[in-house]
Amino acid sequence: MIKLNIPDMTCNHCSGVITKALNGLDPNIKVEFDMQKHIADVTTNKTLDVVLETLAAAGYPSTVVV
Ligand SMILES: [Cu+2]
Repeated sequence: MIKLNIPDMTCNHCSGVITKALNGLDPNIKVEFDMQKHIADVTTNKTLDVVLETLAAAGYPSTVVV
């Protein structure tokens, strides 16, 4: 599981865009959102780099929460 901080994610519209983009990357991806903290927990067999690229391309630059 990858824990991501997505600062520009603020509402259900944002999470919808993000979910759609990530589903395009990996149809089996699992994403859980903590909207208040701007956190998304992502489970996928894709690499971190590809996930970050996909989110940035969708307009939601993200960083990994350590
Ligand atoms: Cu939004």
